[in-house]
Order: sequence, then C-alpha cells, then structure tokens
Amino acid sequence: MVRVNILDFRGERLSKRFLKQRLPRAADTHADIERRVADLLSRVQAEGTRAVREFTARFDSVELEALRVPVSALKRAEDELDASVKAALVESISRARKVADDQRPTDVRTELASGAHVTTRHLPIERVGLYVPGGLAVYPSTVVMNVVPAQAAGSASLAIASPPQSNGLPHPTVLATAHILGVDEVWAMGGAQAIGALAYGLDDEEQLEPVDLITGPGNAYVAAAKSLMRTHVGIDAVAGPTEIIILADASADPAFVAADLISQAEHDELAASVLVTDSTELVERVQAQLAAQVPAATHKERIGIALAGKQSAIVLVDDLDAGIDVVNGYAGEHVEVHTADAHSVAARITNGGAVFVGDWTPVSLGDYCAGSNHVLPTMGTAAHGSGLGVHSFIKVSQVIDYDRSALAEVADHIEVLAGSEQLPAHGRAVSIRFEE
Ligand code: HSO
Ligand code: ZN
Repeated sequence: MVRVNILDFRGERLSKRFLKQRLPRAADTHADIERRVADLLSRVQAEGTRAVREFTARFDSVELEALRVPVSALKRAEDELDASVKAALVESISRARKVADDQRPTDVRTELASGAHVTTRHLPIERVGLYVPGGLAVYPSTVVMNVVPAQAAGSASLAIASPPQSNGLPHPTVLATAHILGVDEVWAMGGAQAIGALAYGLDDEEQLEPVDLITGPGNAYVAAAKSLMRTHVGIDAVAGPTEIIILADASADPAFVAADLISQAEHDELAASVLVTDSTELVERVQAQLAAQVPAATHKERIGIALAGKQSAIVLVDDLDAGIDVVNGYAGEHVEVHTADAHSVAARITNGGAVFVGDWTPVSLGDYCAGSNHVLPTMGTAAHGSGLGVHSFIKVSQVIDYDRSALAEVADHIEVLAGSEQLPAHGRAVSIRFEE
C-alpha cells in the first residue's frame, strides 16, 4: 500500500499565513547540521589539502592521492562514454545553450539630462566553483546545468567539484561531461569539505585558486556549508530536497500525474511530491495508479518513504482558483499544471522555480532536455529566488558620468539632502567644485 497524507482544505480561507503553516514541508534541520559543519570548514581553512583528504577518507571512505583530476582522465572518460549517453548529453547541452544565450542581458546607458549618464553594466563573475553531487545518483545533467549558463555569461574560469568514487575519481560520466563542455579543472572532492576548499582555496600540496561564487545543489552538509560560507563567497542558493507540486483537475491523466509524483520522489526519501486538486475522483484514480506504479519502480523503498513523508500530500481544494492559491503559497521548485486550458492556469502561477504546462511537459523533460535549467529554488524560496541561469553568473555594476553643467544642475539638491542627513562634507565635495 502506498500511503500519501490527505489534506482537506475545502471550505478554508486560504490566507498566506494559513498556507505557510499548513502546507507540507520537510523539517528544517539546518541549525544542527551547521554547527557540525562549521568545525569542518575551519579545519579546511587552517589545514588545507590535509583536512580535505582526512574528511574524504572519513565521509567518502576514499584515500585520495591527488585531488585534482588529470586532464588525461577527463579525456579518457569522454572516449569511453557510451555513444547514446554522449548523444543525449550533446542534445541536452545544445538546448540549454540556446536558452542561456537568449538570457544574456544587454548593458543600458541612461541619459538623465544633457551630460548626465548612468550605464548599467553586466559583468561575468570571474571564477566560479560548480558543485556536482554524488550520493544516491549520478548527475552529469547537473554538470550541464551549472556549466552552460556560466559559459554563456562569460565566466572565465570554472572549477567543478564532485565527490570521488572508490577509485579516487568522480563518476566517469561526470568527468566525460566536463570534458565535452570544455572544462578542464575538476576536483575529486565532495561534501562540506569541497565547499570549504573552493571558497578558501588550497595552497599547499594542491593549488586551488579560491572562487568568487559557488553554485549547484548538494546534500544537507553541502547546503549548510554554502550557507555558512555566504559571507566569504557568493552562493546561488541553499538547496533543499527536490519538490514537485502538481495542480490537476478531473481532466488530468492519473497515470501521468502518478508517474510524475514518483519521478521526483525517486531522488530522495526527503523529496516532496504534492498533488493539489478539486476532484475527489482524480484523487482515487491517482491513488490507484500509485498503488500500481510504485511497487514496480526500481527505487520503490525510497519512493514509498518520500510519498508517505510529512513533506508530501494530496491537497483537496474547492476549485481551481483555490488550487492556484495553494500552489502560489507553496512556491515549489517544480510546478506541473494538468488542467483543461493549462496555459491560462499556468499563467497565473507566480511562485514556481519552473512551471511545466500540460500533459506533454513532465519535470523529467526539464531535468534533462527541455533547455530550461534544473537547479531551482526549493523550500518556498521560489517566492523570492530564481533558478540557475545566466543572471546567476553576472554582477551588475553602474558607471556614472556627469559633466560640469550636469553636476551643477543637481548641486543644490545634493547639498540640501546632505544637510538633512547632517553630512555636510558630502555637500562640500560638490560645492568646492563650483567655487571661484
Ligand atoms: N530534479 C532534480 C534534478 C535532476 N533530476 C537531475 C535528474 N537528474 C532537481 O531539479
Ligand atoms: Zn529529477
């Protein structure tokens, strides 16, 4: 039996506060993990390579010789890669690249008056560390999702870190993907120690230049390390377990809905799969589908635990309007819309890391081959945050140029404002320029 909690929101007033309290979400164990990770990070800072080796032996059970993967190993991995996997990766890369190229922002020069200009410049973040998790699955697709927008943004220097396997190297498909993408700096490091090494750099047995930004998903230790290091280095987000929320009405295909709930539950026992619907009939049909599909799945145990967890649920609502409120209140990483007129419903989803419209657009498409990115905001952060894209690897710098008469035009205003803040030296820096 596959048990999924049912939440009946029919007849409720779905205020923002109600939804924040009552929608299912995994427990936040952050603070606890952060305490343990803080220690580890300071040892990486103080002891460099030796500490990374020690933590790799302890957590990954691997005695590393070199941390940096030789380029010959990257090339060999690509040479030995299964041809059909390579073809699929090449297609995935080319679609992701098309979207990323279109995301590149253009600089704007705004003229405020004659001789008064502000130029908004977009500059690539110079050196980026891209984290690719190991763990329960192998994620070459995450190499693509990190590297492609960084390259499209123009970041000059990319370093990939991914945990080593028993042979001391990251998974061969990860290495091959890095090589296909033209990245030659790959480090056999995972977990919090990898985040520490990327942020602080290594300058002893191994030479690793510190990065300006770290992106990519990871387990709770990686998330805690990124969160702790955020005053030291840029980070994209603190990622939690994957989430899917499906909004469906009676017209939905229950087999598709169940398969998509299962697909993300496959990642992790803590993954969240949520169905929101106004149709009790659909609930029964999806439950029947889950009962048939879960036992047949390779990872049925993990999936069953994720679906039964307190972070997953079937939410019953009065109508589609209420369903849209629930989905926007949840602000999920992935939103699927399986309703009649899915396009107009999807247009009303304003909080979603990525929104998948209609029967033929499952999350798995976005995970691999849609052209969209799969590194997306989780744990409700889609209400204010964004998935990975070219913008993640860009910083905005403003260039201001005023000439004498343009400054003169606003000189009085500056003096008045400086005076009102009791900062007369600010005013003086302007007035001194106009003295005879
Ligand atoms: N669904 C995951 C990404 C992924 N799925 C990678 C398969 N491989 C988080 O968006
Ligand atoms: Zn996935």
